[in-house]
Amino acid sequence: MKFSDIQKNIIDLVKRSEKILILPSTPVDGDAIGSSLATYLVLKKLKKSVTVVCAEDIPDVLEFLPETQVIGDKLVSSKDFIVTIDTRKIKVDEIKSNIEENKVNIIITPKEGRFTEKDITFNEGMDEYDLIITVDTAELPQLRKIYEDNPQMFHEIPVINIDHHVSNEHYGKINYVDIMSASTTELLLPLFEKMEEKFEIELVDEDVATLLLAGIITDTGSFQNSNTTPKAFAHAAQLIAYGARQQEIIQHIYKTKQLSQLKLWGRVLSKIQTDEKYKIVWSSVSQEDFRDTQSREEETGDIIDELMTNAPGAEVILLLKERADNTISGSVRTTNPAADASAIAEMFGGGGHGQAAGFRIVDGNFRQHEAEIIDKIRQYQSERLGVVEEPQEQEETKKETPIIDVQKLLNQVKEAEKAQEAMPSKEDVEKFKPIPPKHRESKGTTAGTTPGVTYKFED
Ligand SMILES: [Mn+2]
Repeated sequence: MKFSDIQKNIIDLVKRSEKILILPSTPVDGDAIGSSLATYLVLKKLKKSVTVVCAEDIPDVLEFLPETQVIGDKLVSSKDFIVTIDTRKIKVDEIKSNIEENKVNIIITPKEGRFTEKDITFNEGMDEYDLIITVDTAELPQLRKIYEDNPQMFHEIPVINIDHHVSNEHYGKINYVDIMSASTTELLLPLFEKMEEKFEIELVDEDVATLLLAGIITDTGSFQNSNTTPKAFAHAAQLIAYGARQQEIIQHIYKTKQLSQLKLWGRVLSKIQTDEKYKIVWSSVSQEDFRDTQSREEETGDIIDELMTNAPGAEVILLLKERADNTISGSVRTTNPAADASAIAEMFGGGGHGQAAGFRIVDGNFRQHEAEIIDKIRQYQSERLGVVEEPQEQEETKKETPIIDVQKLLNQVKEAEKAQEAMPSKEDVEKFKPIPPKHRESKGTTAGTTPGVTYKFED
């Protein structure tokens, strides 16, 4: 079916639906969040009742995106009665409840100011969703507990599946899947434009454009990854013309590295292993590393991409992460299109794109799995490279230029750490956090005020 027909079918189905549930995939990234919140805003403009639920927390680095506060972490049951407090203006300090003889009091203490009736709305539970939209989700188990706890829901309610992963399983009633698209948000732009025509209403405002651009920027590694197509650039340009706040995205996602993240990066570098023969570079992060560096699991997000840019001689780059829930997740990148990251991830039950993929191994011994995984990747590479058996001499010369210069990178990290430790305390840094543009004027702060935690890795 042509994409224009699929878009038309989506618009028809959206038109007929009233209560729409949007589900981003896990692990949560800029594309999953960007596409779910952009869809949320657009459907709100179409006067739909919209809910976004995600099984995992939103990484701190993405919190700056518009509307992240609407993302819930649980589906509510149809029996539940929900009291919703609008906390955009007034923040909640504490919620208490007490049960008296014939009544229940819910006591909401604000941090400052006062809540009024206008800040409170009442809702009933979930049973009446009439449409589910999944974004950036190759297969339903990626929705984790949302799917695990409610599998029947995905049979009863029509699903629109919007995605760009090669491994997409086409599980939707409508599957809007384009594997040539750099991000899911890139697919949404033409859809929203078509909706604008149909509904005769402006849908792509600055917030929507910012969310869509965030997906393109994060999924292409800021236009550095191999999935950066001419179309991705064209769509990005178009989004900036719509008012997408590109600098805000770059500032938050790429230019501000926390000290904890630098320390974590140091750990990953010190554990790097290389297999020159099969052109594999890998490293791992354990729960101990997270504890010792006081960093969180989500902070490994761009480490794999850093590894990739710094190991140009490697063909397969792997980062294994031991998660708190006793699962192991692996991120795979390949620098050579002939080495298929998605095929490698599939060997371990995962999937993804040709040059960027991931997998998750439920429960197990970290060390033992690491050895097995590397073995399998060696096998994959040996079958691929097997034909070109290189003479011994050539191998000797190759060793002089290692595929990754770990020492050099470690020195860079040390310097960056030193620079950061000389910086003001965390509280001071907190005070100087960049202020969102709309508040800048009123607070009299100049746009250039960014925390001193700016560090960029240089080659
Ligand atoms: Mn994506």
